Amino acid sequence: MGRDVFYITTPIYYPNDVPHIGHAYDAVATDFIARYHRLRGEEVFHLTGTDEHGLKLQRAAEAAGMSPKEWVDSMEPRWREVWARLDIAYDDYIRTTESRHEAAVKKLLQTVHDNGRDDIYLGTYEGLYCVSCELYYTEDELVDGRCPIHGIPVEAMREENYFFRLSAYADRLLRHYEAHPKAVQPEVRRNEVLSVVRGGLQDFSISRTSFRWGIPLPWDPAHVNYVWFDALTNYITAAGYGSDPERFARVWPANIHMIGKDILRQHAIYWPAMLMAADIEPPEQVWAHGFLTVGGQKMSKTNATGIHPFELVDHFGVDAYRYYFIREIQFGQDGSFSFESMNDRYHADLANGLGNLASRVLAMLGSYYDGLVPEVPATGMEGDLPALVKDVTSRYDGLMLDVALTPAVAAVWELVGRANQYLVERAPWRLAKDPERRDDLAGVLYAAAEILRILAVLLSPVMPGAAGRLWTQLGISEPLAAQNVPEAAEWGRLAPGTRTTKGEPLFPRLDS
Ligand code: ME8
Repeated sequence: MGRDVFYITTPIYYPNDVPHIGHAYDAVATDFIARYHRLRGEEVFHLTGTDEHGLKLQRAAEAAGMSPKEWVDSMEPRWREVWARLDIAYDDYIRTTESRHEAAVKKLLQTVHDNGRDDIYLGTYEGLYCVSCELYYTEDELVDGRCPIHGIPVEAMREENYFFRLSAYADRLLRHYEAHPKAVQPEVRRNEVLSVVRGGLQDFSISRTSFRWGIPLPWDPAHVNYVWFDALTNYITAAGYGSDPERFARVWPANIHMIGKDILRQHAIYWPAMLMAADIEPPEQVWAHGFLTVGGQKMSKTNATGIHPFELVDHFGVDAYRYYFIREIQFGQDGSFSFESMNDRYHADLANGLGNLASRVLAMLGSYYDGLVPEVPATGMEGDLPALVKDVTSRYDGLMLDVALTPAVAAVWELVGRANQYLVERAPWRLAKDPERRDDLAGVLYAAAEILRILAVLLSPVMPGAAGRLWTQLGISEPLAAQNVPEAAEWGRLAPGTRTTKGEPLFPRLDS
């Protein structure tokens, strides 16, 4: 943990275009983790934002006939509107054009510049530059002469730059990764980072004179800071670096920087080295997820595979959206999106699984008990359910702490599956016809309602809207937001006499 706070970040996004479902994949996963830690009763700081400087942004603005600032001001709300609709509950939103950020970047630059080790020096750079990555590449890193990430032509550039002496940090980085085996996850990414560092590190350029859209270097304002140094610093700006030392001491180091595998090098090599150069602790963990693909291609606006999240949310709803991407694609690996697989998951897991469970139980409570949760007679009708709840809750916790998001959600679905099967086995609709089995009926429906309560709690981080609606249908007076695990998942907390209502189906069947 950060000193006292669970601090998790998303990458900050380039607002040169509107978000697609690849960007939202990051945001949803991060929000799921952040909400889970809140559910555990932790103080959480979830940061997201936009990365607003650099040549790419300057060019997008020029193409739109605007100044860079006008352009980013017009684009940034297009990102926030998506996060609002996707129920992304960030605690702070940083824009790198804010003055708090400019101050932090200047302080970090000056600190590294003055650290007595000559870690920032002036040199000349000549190289092949990808404008989309904002990175120089060597000839052999290119694929068919093009950027290995974006597949676009690179540009030959030559300029006087300040450099950061990354090469001096290889040994310290290796010692850091050795002492902190979880500092880069998953394992495949850790191995990738170790092999890059063992292969030798080159100093990287941190300034440009060829464009003006950036933060001037405090000791040489003819240069503006190169985007990655600027962008990465956002994570400490928002934690109070240079503005609020007490808060910084409570919040930093970040627990998790959630990123895509395309920006692993910058986060797992540049960033910890930059911090070491300023005598600041590196983040605890960089977690790099895979790419979403559509028809076998990495999603992007340039190859027309960029799908805006609203195209899917309009049809499936936000909770199904969040659930689908976490559940369908093994978190950490690449995964392909298709409308068909989303439609299949929606109907199998949500409409027929959770939705059907909730509507059956609430309908029976309505028919047999006027909607009131019955008293629990001591008949043992709950069977194996309490033991399964205990087991699932504890596995879910372990998996969530390990960022194993897909198996974590699958574990909760074991409860959904078992509860539906339990209803078939106990057949409360048959018990209801036999006046001598009223106690058994009460025991079965209490257990089924209790499962719904526990599911609402456990699922609230991944599908906050649907969990909230289920909670309201259950009629529980304490707010869902006030629940904590593991206590709230203990069996038997649903109070008899609670007034439930059937309400609208959580996940109605959809026309495809
Ligand atoms: O890289 N699948 O910003 P960005 C999964 N500003 N994730 C994807 C994706 C896809 N198809 N496409 C994008 C930047 N992403 C920098 C970051 S951080 C200090 C600066 C995700 O807007 C992926 O995580 O180009 C990527 O890293 C992130 O969106 C931001 O992309």
